[in-house]
Amino acid sequence: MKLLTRTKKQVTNPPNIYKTMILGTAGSGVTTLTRTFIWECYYDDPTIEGSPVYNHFSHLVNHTDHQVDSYRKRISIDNEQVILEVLDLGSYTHDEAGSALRKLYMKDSEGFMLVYSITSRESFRGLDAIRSEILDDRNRSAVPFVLVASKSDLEEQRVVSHQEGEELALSWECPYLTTNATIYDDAIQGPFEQMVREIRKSREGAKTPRVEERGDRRKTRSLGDCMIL
Ligand SMILES: Nc1nc2c(ncn2[C@@H]2O[C@H](COP(=O)(O)OP(=O)(O)O)[C@@H](O)[C@H]2O)c(=O)[nH]1
Ligand SMILES: [Mg+2]
Repeated sequence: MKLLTRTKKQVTNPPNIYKTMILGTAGSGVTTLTRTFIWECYYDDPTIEGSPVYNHFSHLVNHTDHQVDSYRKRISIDNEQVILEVLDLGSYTHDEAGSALRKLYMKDSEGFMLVYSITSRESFRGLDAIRSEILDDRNRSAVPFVLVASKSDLEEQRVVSHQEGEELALSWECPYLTTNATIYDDAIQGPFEQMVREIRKSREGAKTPRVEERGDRRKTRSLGDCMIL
């Protein structure tokens, strides 16, 4: 008995991996937000590769082919140690080749952070097309999203109101957060934490047995994390 107890204590579950993707039209702040979160500091132009700061952190960037950057960070969210994987596919374009590649990566991701800049209406408008592409081939209610309004420090250049962001999130039934990626503080983790929570809800929803499977003949319809009977 004693031996069994000891063996049990030594076994620790590997941390849960959450595969996420961060998307937005060019210039929205996708790369900056990701790198400030991963690197735990802000560097004013993370796109300048080969700079001293970039070289310092480059081992944390896993460049795949096709200019896709992938990152992994181990963090504690709600007392659970998780490994958060973040894919940054670069600027969003509608060209067919890019789109086919994106779809492959999208299929492999569990949650999506959609970013627009409060200083660009175009970036706000662009999100609908991105979301539609993600929802292609998927059960609409089962996709975890987080909406992020970036560059909150540029209030004087704001062209998209806070209310518009809130309304969009309401229509998508997803969390809405604002960020300033030029400062590394606890707030930068907010959207990523929320992303993990949305994925958890979706996983839990997937585990809930459908009523038919429990032998009940009533029809069910899944809506986000709730079950309509
Ligand atoms: N003031 C401010 N600038 C930002 C913020 N996030 C990104 N930027 C700047 O916006 C520009 C585009 O950012 P980037 O991350 O490359 O956008 P991406 O094309 O969506 O990856 C860069 O010059 C960043 O330094 C922010 O929160 N505040
Ligand atoms: Mg980028």
